Amino acid sequence: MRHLKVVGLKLLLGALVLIAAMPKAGFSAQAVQSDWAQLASTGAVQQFLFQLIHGMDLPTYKAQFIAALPAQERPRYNAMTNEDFNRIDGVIVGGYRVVDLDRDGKSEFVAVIGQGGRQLLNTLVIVHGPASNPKHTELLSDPPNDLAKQIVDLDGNGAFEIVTHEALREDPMGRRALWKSVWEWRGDKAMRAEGSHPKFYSESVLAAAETELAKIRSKRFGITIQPGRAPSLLTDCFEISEGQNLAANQREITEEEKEVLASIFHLLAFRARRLATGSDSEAVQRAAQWAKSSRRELRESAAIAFEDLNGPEMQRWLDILAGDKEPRVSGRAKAALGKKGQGREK
Ligand SMILES: [Ca+2]
Ligand SMILES: [Ca+2]
Repeated sequence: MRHLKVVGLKLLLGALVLIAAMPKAGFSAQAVQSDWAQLASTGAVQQFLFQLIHGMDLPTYKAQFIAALPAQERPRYNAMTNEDFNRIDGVIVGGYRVVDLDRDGKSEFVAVIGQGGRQLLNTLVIVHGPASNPKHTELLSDPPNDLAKQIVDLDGNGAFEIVTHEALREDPMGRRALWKSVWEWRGDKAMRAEGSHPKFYSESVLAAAETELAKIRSKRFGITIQPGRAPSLLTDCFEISEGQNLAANQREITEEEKEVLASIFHLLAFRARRLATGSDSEAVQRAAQWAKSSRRELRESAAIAFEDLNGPEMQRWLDILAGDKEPRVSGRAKAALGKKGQGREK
C-alpha cells in the first residue's frame, strides 16, 4: 500500500512537471512579440525556441521520434523525462537578450543555443516578426559565446552588430583561435558586414592577434617529450606549455615549432589586417614560406591563408597543396579550391 502511494505521488509529480512543461494558456506568438518579458524564464525560452525551430512542441517531437524507432529501442527513450530527452535531441538555451538590432522600433529576441544532442552552445538564434508569425534565423558561432560581447554597436550608429565566432584553427596551447565575423541585421535577415567595420578589425581583432604574436615571440615554450612519438603541435596541443621552468621531460620548442604556434595568430592577423587596411602583402609572403615547409602544420596553415587570398598565384599554390601527401593539407586545399570554384560560377 505504502509502495502504491509512493508510485501515485511520483505519477502526480510527473503530471505536474508535464503541465509545467507545456506551453501556458495565452502564450501566443503575439504575446511573445509584444511582451518578451513573458519569456523571462529559461524554461519558457526553451519551449518557445523548440516550437519555433521544430514546428512542434517537445512532447510531440519526442513521441514522433520514439514511434520511428525499432520497437526494442523505444522503452529506453520512453523512460526519459522530457528534460533528459531534450538534452539528447532538443534545444539547450545558454543565454538570451531582447534588443532592437536594426533600430526599427521592433525588438528582436536573440538566444545562444545548442541543438541536436550537441552540448556545445554553438548557434545564435535571432527571432523576428511579424508578430502573428515569428521567424527565426540561425547563425553558427563556435563557443564560447557571450551575447553581452556579441550584440554590440561597433560603429556607434545606434544599430547593433552581431559578432559570431569561427574556430579558424586549434590553438596548440589548448585554446581556440576564434575568427570574429560581423553581421548587420537588415529587416529580416543577417547580412555579412565584415568590410564595413575596419575599425573593429583593426582595434580589436588585429590588436589581439598581435598581442598573442608578441607573447609567442618573447616567451619560451616547452613541449613534453614522449618516447617513440614525434610531437605534432596541432594534434597534441596539450603537450605545449609555457617553458619558463622546463620540466625534466620537456624540451624547449624549436623556432620552426614556434612558427607553427604563431601561424594560428598570423592567420587571424592576415584577415583582420586586410579588412582594416586592404593590404595583404605579409600574408602572401608568409603563406608561400609555409607552403614550402617540411612541417605538415605549416602547410595546412598555408592552405587556410591561400583560401582567403585572391589571384592566379594563390590558385597555383592551392593546386600544389591539393596534391600534398598529408590528407589534412590536401583536404583543406581542395576545399579551398572548391570554394573558389563556386565563387567563379556566380
Ligand atoms: Ca528591429
Ligand atoms: Ca552599429
